[in-house]
Amino acid sequence: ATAIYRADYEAPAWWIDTVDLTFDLDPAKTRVLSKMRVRRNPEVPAQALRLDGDELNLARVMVNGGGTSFKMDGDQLVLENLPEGNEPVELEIFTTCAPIKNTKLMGLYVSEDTFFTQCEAEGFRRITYFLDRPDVMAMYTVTLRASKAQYPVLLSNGNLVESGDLEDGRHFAKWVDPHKKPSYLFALVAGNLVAREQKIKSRAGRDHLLQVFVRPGDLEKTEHAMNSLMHSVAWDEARFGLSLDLDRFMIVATSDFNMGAMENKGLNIFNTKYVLASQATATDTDYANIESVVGHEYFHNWTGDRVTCRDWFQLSLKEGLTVFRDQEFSMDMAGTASARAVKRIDDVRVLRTVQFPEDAGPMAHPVRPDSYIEINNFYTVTIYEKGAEVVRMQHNLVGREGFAKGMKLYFERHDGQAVTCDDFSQAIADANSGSPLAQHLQQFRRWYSQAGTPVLKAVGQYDADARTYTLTLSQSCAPTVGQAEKLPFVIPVQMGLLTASGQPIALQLQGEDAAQAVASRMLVLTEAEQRFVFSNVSEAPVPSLLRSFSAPVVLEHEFSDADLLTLLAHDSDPFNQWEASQRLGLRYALKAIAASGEASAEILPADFIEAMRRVLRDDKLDAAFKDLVLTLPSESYIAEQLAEVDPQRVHAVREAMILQLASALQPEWENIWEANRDTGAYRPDHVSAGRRALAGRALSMLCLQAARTGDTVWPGKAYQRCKDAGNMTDRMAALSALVYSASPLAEQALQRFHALFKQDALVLDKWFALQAAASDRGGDVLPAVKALMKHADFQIKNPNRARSLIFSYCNNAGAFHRADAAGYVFWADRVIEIDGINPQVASRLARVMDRWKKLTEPYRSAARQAIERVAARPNLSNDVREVITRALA
Ligand code: HT7
Ligand code: ZN
Repeated sequence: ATAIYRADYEAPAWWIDTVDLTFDLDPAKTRVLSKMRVRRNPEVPAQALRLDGDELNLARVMVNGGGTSFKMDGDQLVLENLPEGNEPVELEIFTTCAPIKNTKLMGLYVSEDTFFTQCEAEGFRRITYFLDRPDVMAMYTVTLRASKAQYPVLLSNGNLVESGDLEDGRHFAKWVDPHKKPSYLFALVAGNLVAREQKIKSRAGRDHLLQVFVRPGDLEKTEHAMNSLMHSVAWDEARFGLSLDLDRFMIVATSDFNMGAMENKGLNIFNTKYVLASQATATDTDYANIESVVGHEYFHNWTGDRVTCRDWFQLSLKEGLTVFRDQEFSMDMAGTASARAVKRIDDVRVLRTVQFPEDAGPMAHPVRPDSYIEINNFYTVTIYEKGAEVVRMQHNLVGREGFAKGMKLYFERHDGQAVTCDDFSQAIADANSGSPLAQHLQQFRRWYSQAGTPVLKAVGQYDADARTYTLTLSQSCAPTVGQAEKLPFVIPVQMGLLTASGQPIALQLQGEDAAQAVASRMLVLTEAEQRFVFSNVSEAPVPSLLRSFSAPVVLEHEFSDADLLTLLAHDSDPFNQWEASQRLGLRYALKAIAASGEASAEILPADFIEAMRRVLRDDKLDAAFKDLVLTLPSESYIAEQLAEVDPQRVHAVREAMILQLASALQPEWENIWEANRDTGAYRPDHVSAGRRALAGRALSMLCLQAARTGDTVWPGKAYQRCKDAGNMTDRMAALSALVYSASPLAEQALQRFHALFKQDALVLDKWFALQAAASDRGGDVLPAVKALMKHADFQIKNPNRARSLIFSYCNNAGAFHRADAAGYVFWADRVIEIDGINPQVASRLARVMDRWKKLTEPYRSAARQAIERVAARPNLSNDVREVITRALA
């Protein structure tokens, strides 16, 4: 496989204006007739028409109603003798494909007797020959024909214009999409489905029909998805003035899906995980994820569908922006300032535990990559989450109103076009002349072109005589693959200063008027090093830097423990309050990891424990916020701070810290449990979800402590809770408390749980995942996982099920990194096995080993051996080959 380079982009030599597709749907042999009107692009030298295809059977090609010569060049169908000149040409191509054999779940496939498509990024070429690239936008008409009894519902993008019966028990439906679109947004669905329907009127007074299609029996689990969709429509109108541009907007759920969901124009296809919810089967996290994913796909209708990407290197144009929009949506829906902060903390945790390692590892790439071998490998946390942070910084540099103005200009300029990340920033800057973004636009663009996480170093110096505080900010960024030298970034640093007792200090930069002083402000770092001098500072301050995580950087500052305790107790910025707790936790973890001998039971000092006690007792703090403060930095985040990682040591130290919190705060955990165990009638709102989360943590802590003391009361309570909980959040929390503490009651509870939910695929996924993520006692998790692979309910072909068991195990550091290398052998075997079924899923699993070079011996050599064994396989997919080659480089 060869790499594709961004610098090689050329406009298409042909355009496709219209496409008329007719499908005769049959699982074994689906016939596809494609009639296209194509024309030469006059701006490009005349060339043959090269259409992409993949695993298709070509039956016939006709040009302007007659036969034509053609040739095949690899997978491409090449038409060299098309009429010259700029007149449109009518092209007719007849192909067949075999959806039932499609285990890659790209193109047209069958899941549970229903036809689905997945075309992003390059799946349309598995349906018919086409210019399968996002900058070729066409008008689509689609006719579906199929057995009426087996496939009573026939859906495609746009509006249903005709339907009726055919001979032999077949029927048809004709759909016309009123908007032109790239092929990756095409979709069809055919099967036995039912829909929850909702009519709405937009602010603009237009009527729309919203539909959520699921399998019969699942209808009562669609209420939350429908509510989320209605909220999304209203939010996009209110916040950005963007209205739904279709009469009908459909969501369809499938249990076989490679990712979360897909924003096909007017016909979104979703993983069931992000649609189906009832209080009996879904947790609060599931409810929140559904709201966020429904929002995300809906927001793509403008940021992705109306304005799309010129090429796949620009993927973050739509993904980073749409993640930013769904994050803002979730924050606005959550309501209170504290709830917004909790959402921000959750998002930053993902960024730091998953994206930062990616940015420092073999798959590091800029938000706008320069090359790729397999585009499916670039649907990454860098494109999505870091991309969203880059959009957020632009938002912060121009302000909320300025950003809305920029978005307006972006749509005025580019509606109906396929554009670049540069076009986006240009619009935001042009709408905000004079803003720091406009002033530094060229430099700001380095966030798109340079990979790696910048380190922001802050040094403060207080001059008591002059009453000044000098803050020196400097930045650096380590080399990444292919980028040895980095130029300075534009870094917005939101900050404040506190007195030692936690009072805010008014911020007056030297030369500024005292009247302009504020308690929080944004500094913009553009140089490698810059000094900011604050006047009228009455005492040596505690700096609160990078408030709300105003830039995706690693902040280095020599905070004393006392500084951090002050920030934790008093900072007006809840993000930095939480951040202080994490810095302290990390500090103690790193110290204990570096110490020699067994991990001590007393890692956390008394003042930290007391600070945690105060947090748990504080009536003014939200339960969800308390829960986050009491969550120690993850093992992968701790590991990232180390030059060489002994994963068992990291695991043991973190476990010891958790045990210490369990034991030292036992009375508080008991009070928390009592105060929060009953949240009344179930509602997945922020406040009650936070209380359930905190109660769940308390129960887990109490069971851990019980396991140590031999107490049977708390495991008994957890077992009872597993039996009689009124919602899945409480039930799962109790079950995982038993499993995590290795209670003798865990096995029985797991069996009961299985018996109760064996008909529900999404709940069974939780059941598998919980066991694969269990604490390892003497190497018992791997044999348990192997036994579960033989369970009647395990199917490796189903991505959700494979992720729930295999991925969960491989991400369970304490159980996976074994001195006997058995975890790595298991990983290699599964990557190879899954690659033969579904390369996209396999390459995600392959990435578990991204950071193997940081491992200490004996893990490092064993990991290398396992990776080399995968690399030695002759028939690896491009997907896995790219990941493995980079890992070994
Ligand atoms: N834009 C969607 C990406 C996606 C996808 C990509 C590759 C293979 C399968 C896929 N399913 C969905 C999802 C999104 O970001 O909204
Ligand atoms: Zn997306």
